[in-house]
Amino acid sequence: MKKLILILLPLSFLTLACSPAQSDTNVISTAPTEKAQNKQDSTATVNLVSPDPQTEIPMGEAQMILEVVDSNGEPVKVESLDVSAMMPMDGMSDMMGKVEVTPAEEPGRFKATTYFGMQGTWNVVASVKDPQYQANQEFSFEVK
Ligand SMILES: [Cu+2]
Repeated sequence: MKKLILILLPLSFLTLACSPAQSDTNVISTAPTEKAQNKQDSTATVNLVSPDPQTEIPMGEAQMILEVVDSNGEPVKVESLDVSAMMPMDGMSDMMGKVEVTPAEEPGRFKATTYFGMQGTWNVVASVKDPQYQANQEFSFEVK
């Protein structure tokens, strides 16, 4: 029985490693993506409404207001916004901050609450998750 498991385990790793490389599935999966990109107004931008990144951001809890706008600068209501906060650390893996995102009252706006637990540069990345709009924006904050 033990021998059987030892043989099966490496085999299953092999199948996992091989499956993404299959060319047939790649061809099929690119077709819908091309169609989606042909839709008009698919590119959006995420703007930071507050806080002003030039001002001093104190260590601790921080609230950001982010706004998604289309190519004409008009706010767009998107399905959701993914926000991550991380601090690159020398000789260590990045420090991640937990971010809680909630839709704000105004269309296209989101409230993102995080905790800057250390002084220094924090990078915040906001990604739009929506079937029509795509946007990925990075902001950096100097936390004092
Ligand atoms: Cu740190």
